Amino acid sequence: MARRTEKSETAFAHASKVLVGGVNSPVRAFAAVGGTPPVIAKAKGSQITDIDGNTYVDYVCGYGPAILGHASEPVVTAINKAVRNGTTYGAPTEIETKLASAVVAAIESIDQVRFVSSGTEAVMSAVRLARGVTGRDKIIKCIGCYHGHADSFLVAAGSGAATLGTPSSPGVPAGAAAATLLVEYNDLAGVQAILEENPTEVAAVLVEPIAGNMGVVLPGPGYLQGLRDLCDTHDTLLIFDEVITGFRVGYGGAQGLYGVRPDLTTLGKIIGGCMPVGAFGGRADIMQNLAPIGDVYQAGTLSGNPAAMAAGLATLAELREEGFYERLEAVSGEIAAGMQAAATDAGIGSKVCFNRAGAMMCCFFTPGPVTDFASASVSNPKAHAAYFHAMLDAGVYLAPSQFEAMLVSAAHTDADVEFTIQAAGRAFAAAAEFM
Ligand code: HOZ
Repeated sequence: MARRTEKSETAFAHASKVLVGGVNSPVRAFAAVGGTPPVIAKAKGSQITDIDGNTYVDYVCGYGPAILGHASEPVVTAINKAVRNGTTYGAPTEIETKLASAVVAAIESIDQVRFVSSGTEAVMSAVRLARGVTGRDKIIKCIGCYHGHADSFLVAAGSGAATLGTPSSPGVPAGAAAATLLVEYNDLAGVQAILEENPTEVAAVLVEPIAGNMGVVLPGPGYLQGLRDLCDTHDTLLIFDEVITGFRVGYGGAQGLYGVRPDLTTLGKIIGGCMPVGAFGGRADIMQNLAPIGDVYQAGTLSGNPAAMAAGLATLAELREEGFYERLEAVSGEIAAGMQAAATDAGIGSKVCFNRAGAMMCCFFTPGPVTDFASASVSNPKAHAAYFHAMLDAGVYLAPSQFEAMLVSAAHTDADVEFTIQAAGRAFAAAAEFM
């Protein structure tokens, strides 16, 4: 049955009069793929439903937080219980200490944590802390990595910024951009060269340990350890942005997977159980420089919000269940293998490149290998748009961007996997027309 779109089109036209571009975050618009986004009414488990009544198997997962699927019962129960006691106090609570303790127990490099309300805030604050502690202004950032939309990071940024062709935004002061030194992902020699050219000037190397905002790009062998070693040599702090990878690729994050210990880590998404949240944490001797103990100022009215803390705590409890990540890995592996086979059946198996790290993956419409933004950005946009729309029409909801990850949740069933692979067969056939 053809997908109905009338109600979404009307609602989106109305939205576009009062919301800029009809959205509250640019990547949600269909700018790169064309068409009108479905306007969502509700979601449950692996399924998301629009206001026309179309239901899709969802691989956006709220751009990361919905690792348990949507409206997971333990999370809904925890939020309900929390909000009955009031939704914000502007004062300490026990539940924020419980979630902080869970984060500290999960991630070895984190001794202390501070909660904020978004990933952007987390990275912005971690970098301020790094600058404050080191007395240095410059940071090194990888081209195509996305660390939220604070000024210093909107330089050669991935995610929605790259999708819209504005990786470096107007409005960012030249001074803020000048302090951000750029290097391709996976280019250790490039990092070394920058550190040597800027002795005692670089506060931090900021990196997504698995890049998830230029599609999915994995760190090459020795890359993360190499960054650690370079940072040690140059007295520079290493910051892992694990807003996407934290609690997604394993309970200990990407740093647990690769066995590399950053000085500071940023988190978000999953730790708020689909409520607005962010966090940064790390070595106690660094974190102790934050106000009110130290001089580096950082604050937030809704930070440690009890409903978000409750949702995060309930989510982390589910993730600790025996076999959780093994099951997630098995389902993710089946999806990736099935989709790769579908691409081969459509005659484009050697013309596409699948990258996957656990429950985050993506298909690039280029033979690859895709190891950095330069190799990601040559993905064929017409083939991607054809694939995206064929998946949507078939009932599979993907992010409307080549540079976002396809994310799997614990709620995805065997039937979802089968349905997705079938849909991919048609989608790759549509993409093949452009390759
Ligand atoms: N970190 C998300 C992108 N991978 C943010 C989504 C958004 O910009 O709305």
